Amino acid sequence: MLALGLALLAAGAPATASAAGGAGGAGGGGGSGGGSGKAGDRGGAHAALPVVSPTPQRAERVGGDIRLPRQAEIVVGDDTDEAARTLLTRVLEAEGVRAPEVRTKPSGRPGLTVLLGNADRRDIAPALRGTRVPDHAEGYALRVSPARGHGAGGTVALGGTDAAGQFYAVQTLRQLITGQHGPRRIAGASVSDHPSMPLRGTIEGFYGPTWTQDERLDHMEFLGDTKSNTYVYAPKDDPYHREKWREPYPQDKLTELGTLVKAARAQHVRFTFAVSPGTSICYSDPGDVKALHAKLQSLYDLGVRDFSVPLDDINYTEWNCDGDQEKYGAPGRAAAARAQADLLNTVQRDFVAANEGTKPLQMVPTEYGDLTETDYKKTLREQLDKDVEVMWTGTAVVPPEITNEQAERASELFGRKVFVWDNYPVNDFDRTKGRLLLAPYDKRDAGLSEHVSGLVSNPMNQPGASKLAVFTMSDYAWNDTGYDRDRSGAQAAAYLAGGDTRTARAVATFVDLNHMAPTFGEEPWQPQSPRLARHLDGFWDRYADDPARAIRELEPVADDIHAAPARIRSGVQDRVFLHDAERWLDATELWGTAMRQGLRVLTALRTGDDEAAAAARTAMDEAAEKAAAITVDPDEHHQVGPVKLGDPYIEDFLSTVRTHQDN
Ligand code: LTM
Repeated sequence: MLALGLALLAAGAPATASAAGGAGGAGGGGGSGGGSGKAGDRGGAHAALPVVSPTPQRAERVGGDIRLPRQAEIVVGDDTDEAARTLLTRVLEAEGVRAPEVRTKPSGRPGLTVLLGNADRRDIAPALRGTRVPDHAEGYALRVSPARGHGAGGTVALGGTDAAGQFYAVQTLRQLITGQHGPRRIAGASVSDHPSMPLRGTIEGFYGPTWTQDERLDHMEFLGDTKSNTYVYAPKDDPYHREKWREPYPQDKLTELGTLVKAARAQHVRFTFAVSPGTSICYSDPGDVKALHAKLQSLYDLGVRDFSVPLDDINYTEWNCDGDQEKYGAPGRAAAARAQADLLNTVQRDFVAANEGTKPLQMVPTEYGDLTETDYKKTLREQLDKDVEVMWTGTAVVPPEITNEQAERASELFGRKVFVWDNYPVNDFDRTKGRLLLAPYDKRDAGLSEHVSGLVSNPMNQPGASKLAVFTMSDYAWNDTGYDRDRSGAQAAAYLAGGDTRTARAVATFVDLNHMAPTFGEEPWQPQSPRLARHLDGFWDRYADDPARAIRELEPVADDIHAAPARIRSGVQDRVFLHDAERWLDATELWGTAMRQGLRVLTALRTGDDEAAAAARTAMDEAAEKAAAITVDPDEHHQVGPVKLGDPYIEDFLSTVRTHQDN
């Protein structure tokens, strides 16, 4: 989904923002209005800038908004990135510009001129007017300057440090355009920006139903929107990725993969192909090494330039063939690491480095989720080619936190900065059964980017529903020191809501009901329904003191829950999200009904109207029963069973209502 022309949130952003605070303002709600940081200065030289996500390293207001005219021209050079130009055209057209003219020199006519190319280009460098060009890959500088006089238009300089930087400059410009319900304006901004993490995005690395081709295509646009540059294709249940790794993909699958590779490139996303031979490989067999190279080559031929060989979730204390015993000795951790290093070094040297345009090989070690020194890690550290990227999931596989110290320790253990595979919001393990995990990213240290080479999310089997959490992870990966989880969560809701404030609020209600993030242990690392819990906490004490007031205060909460699904269904345009969330939305509406009826039971009991209480009780129980009977779609997920949300708060509330009535 390209959320075109979306200045998602405008309120509260400081006129100047740098790395720590970012260009963001207070979260909450969507809205497409222009900067409204200072009363009476809407879009003026002191107004807040629209919030941009991911949070730029530095953004400041340098003048008032300029009006976006109907006429615009895009000035390009040989250096202009095609994907950036295509996106810019789409952005301008979506904002009402009629067929922007693409030229190599400005025409001199009034209107808007957008200069797009490398930051050091002869026309772009002066138009940046001192906006600092970052000394970073994928960075960019952006400057909005009004036309002389009072007419609409002016000049926007979009200068990248490379092609990706140009693309990201356009993604930022998209969010600086406001006024979707009236004349469009471009905020008078100067932005100097670059990503904190070199590698950012997602790894489709879960168990269970894989994403469909359409879902993956949609996901590539989403990654582009969120300035992510990496998608690792590693679905455990694609047989050709794991069990049948030796076999070539059938032609129809290859064609699909080729389409994906192109779609990724159009979003500056590196499609990273992973093949996992560990369940059956014979490391010492040249035939197996050849088969692995052939598999990788078939993807190289489609245009893939990034490769990964994950060796997670395999038995590394037994060999798959006698030859390995002969070559590497008795099975064990050190022997496994020797064999793996041999294989990966060969792939890196003879395949990756020998082919043009490739980036270093990535791998997932078999010990990926702890910080214990072992013979395995020691051997890998000593023998694995230093160019190979090593992934690490944080501690305990689904980590309750990731600290700078932990990342530093992981780097020591593996002899290089690790590439974080964060198992969030993945929902393929037992404790996630029946759940969507929607909470904003949290509990990862600011400054982590100094200690790791990148961060990817392992998302849910439901790619649309994953967008809420992944949006916030991308924000963090772009600028971890400027990350604010509440602001980011609000931005994610607004993104999905297409900037509509009421829809964003409904999304936030839905997120709260699906907020819990389990670990492999007893304790979740993100709590369930913190907002609802606050409302229900102490409700019965308040009810004992002043029942009418307690009921009155809880009614809007139940109303919001009940109304959220309808609002989301009408306000969210993202079909993939709506499809994924369907059963949880159905359940939300029913649990909301049950809560409202529960409050009616209490009201009727207060006034001694037993008949009304009984009727409300029946309606409450019916709604609760229907909600509890909604199950996960087996086509979407391997863990079937009832969908869960707002637990245990809603059911506890209803059961206490019953107790009150029955006593
Ligand atoms: O995390 C890794 C490296 N491997 C697997 C994933 O495939 C799986 O999705 C997650 C969550 O269950 N856990 C793993 O161990």
